[in-house]
Amino acid sequence: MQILSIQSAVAYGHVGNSAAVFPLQRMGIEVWPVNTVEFSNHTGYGSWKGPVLPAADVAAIVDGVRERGVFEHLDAVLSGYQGAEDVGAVVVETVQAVKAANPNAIYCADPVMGDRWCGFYVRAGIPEFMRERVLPVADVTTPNQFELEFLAEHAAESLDDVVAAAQIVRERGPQTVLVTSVEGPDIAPDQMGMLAVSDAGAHLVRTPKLDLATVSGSGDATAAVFLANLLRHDVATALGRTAAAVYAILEVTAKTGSTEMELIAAQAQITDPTVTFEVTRL
Ligand code: PXL
Repeated sequence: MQILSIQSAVAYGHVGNSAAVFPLQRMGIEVWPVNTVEFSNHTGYGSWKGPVLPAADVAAIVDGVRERGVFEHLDAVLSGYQGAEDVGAVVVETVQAVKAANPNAIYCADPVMGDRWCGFYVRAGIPEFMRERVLPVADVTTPNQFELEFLAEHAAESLDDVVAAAQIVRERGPQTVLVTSVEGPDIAPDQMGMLAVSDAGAHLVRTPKLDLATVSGSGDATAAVFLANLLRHDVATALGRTAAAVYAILEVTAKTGSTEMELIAAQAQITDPTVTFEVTRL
């Protein structure tokens, strides 16, 4: 298995490719990471150093990878946080080129743009770009509940509405929609929901809520682990394995009190989580 992963990277901590590459490798998948930024740390710390790569540089790196004959052999492309629209355009062009070389390759777009408690945190124009340009070429997308509402232009409080919104997103492109961090009247206050809506219907997992407000990157790791599981399993199985792996990583993180995900300490949990959660069909 081989995945081309176009995302931000940090020296310290785990967001973007720095949250996605190790879990994918730990699952036995080759990853060719293309970094869109090289930051010291994630922006949630309030200060960081390092460059944003110009879109032309990202395109050049992708093109060099293409020249190695990689595109024909890719199983998937993964993208996350897009710093600017022109880098987003490079991602979309890359997906089109990969699919032309290998029609079986799938594209998983994590539409990183915001969250319920903080609103949008990406540059103006990125949310619309995700909805209008990225969704139509995506096979899989992994919005949180806030991002789902924007992509679907549909409020999603109840589970019925989350499923309805995911169906609207599916009509716009991706066959499979993973909705993360679901809260609302149908989820107990001490729990979080993760839903997968696909040709196989809607499936739900509920996990205990952990107190981890300051840890970034869990969405990035979730998208990577879900994509890897989806390459190997049916959607319901992929959902259950992903929820368990991410919960287990975050449980270790909560125990140590680290501000960064304990991906290395919890690495065995990525492939063989010691927790299991029931997957229910809605
Ligand atoms: O987790 C999303 C993310 C990705 N990349 C960078 C970030 C963040 C969140 O803070 O700073 C560089």
